[in-house]
Amino acid sequence: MIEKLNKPIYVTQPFLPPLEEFLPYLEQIWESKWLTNSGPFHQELEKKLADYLGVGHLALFVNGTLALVTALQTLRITGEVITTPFSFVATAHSLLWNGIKPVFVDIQPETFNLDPEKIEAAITPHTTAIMPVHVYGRPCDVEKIQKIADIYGLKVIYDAAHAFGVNYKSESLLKHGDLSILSFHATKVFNTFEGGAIVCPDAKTKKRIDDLKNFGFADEVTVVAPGINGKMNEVQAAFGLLQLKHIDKAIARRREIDAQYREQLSSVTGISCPPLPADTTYNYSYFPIMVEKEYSLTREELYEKFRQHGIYTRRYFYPLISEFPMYRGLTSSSQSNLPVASKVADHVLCLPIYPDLDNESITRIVYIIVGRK
Ligand code: T4K
Repeated sequence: MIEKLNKPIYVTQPFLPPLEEFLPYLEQIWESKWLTNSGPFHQELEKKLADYLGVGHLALFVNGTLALVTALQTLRITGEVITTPFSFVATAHSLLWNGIKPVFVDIQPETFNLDPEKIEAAITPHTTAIMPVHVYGRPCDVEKIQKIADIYGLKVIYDAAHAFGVNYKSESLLKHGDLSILSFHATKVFNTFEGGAIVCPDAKTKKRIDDLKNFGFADEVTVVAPGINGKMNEVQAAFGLLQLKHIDKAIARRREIDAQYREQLSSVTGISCPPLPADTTYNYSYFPIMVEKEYSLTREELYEKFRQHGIYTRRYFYPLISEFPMYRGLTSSSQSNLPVASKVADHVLCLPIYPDLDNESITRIVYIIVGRK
C-alpha cells in the first residue's frame, strides 16, 4: 500500500495490451520480412481504422506532425493560415515547415477552440486556409467554420490529434473540413507508440497523400512532388491492429474516470470542470480543470503541490504557442489579440486520465485538490 502511495502518477500512461497478444504479430513480420512501405499490416490497419472511425479514407503516418505537414502540401496551401495559439506547438510548426505564416485568432472560453466569430477579421488576401484544433477532443464549431471557409474560398484542415473516435451529431467529427489529422502518439487515446493519420474524403486525395508520404513517388520512376518520408512501419501498424481490439474497453474506463472526477470535484469552490461537449460521443482523452481565483491556491501552486506528492499534472497548453520565440514577433501574437486564450492558459490544469488509473489514485488526486493533504 505504502509503495502504491509513493508511485508517481503521470498525466497519462499509454494503454498496452498483454505482451503475449503482440508476439504473433511480430512472428508474422519476421516470417514475411516485410517491414515497411505499405506492408500487409499497414494496409489492414488503414481499412480497419477507416471502418472503426466511420470515415471514407485514411492514410497512416509515422507521426501526427508529419501528417500535418503533408496535409498542407496535399492541398497546396501557401501564404497565411488562420490557427489557434491554444494547442501543442506542432500545430503551428507544421505551417512554418511549409513556409506559411500562422495568423493566431482567439479561442472560445467554453470549448477552448478557435472562435469563429473572430476569424473573419483575420482574413487577408493572403489567407488560404483555416487550421482549427479540436482541443482535448472537444469539437470545434464545425458548422460556422465551414460557412466562413465557403464564403471566402478557404480550405479547412482540422488538427484532430486529440479527437480519435469522437462523433459529433452522430457522425465522425473527422469528416468535417477538407482534411483531418490524427496523432497516435504514446500519450493519445489510441497509440501506435508514435503514429498518425490523415483522414480524407476520396481515393484520389488519398493517392496524392500516399505519394507525398513516400518521397513524392507516384510509381517506380515518377516523382511528382518533393514529398517526405512519412510512412508508418509494420511493427507500429501491427500494434495498432492489436490496440483496436481493446479500444472500446479503454475508452469505457476513461469515461468512468471522467465521471468520478466530475462527481468528486463538483462542490470544490474555485475548481470548475468544463462540461462534456454537447451532441458528442466523446473519447475522454483529457480531463482539464479550471483553477479559478476563488480557489485557495493559484494554478501554479496547485501544480507544484501535486508534484510534491508525486503527481505530474500538465498545464496543456501553457505557454501559448504565440509566446514561443519563433512566433511572438507576429502581430497576431499580441496578448491583446488573444485575451481568452491567455486567460485559459493561465488557469487550466489537466488531471491524470488513462485506462490503468485506479480508483485509489483518483482519490489521492481529489484529496490533494480538496485540501485533505
Ligand atoms: N497536434 C496536437 C494538437 C497535438 O497535441 C500533438 C501532439 C500533435 C499535433 C503532434 O502529434 P505527434 O507528432 O506527437 O504524433 C506530448 C506528446 O509528445 C505529443 O504527442 C502531444 N501532442 C502532447 C499534447 O503531449 P509532452 O511533451 O507533454 O510529452 P511527455 O513526454 O512529457 O509525456 C507526457 C506524460 O506521458 C509523461 O509525463 C509520462 C507519460 N508517458 C509519455 C511517454 C512518451 C508515458 O507514460 N510513456 C511514454 O512513452 O508531449
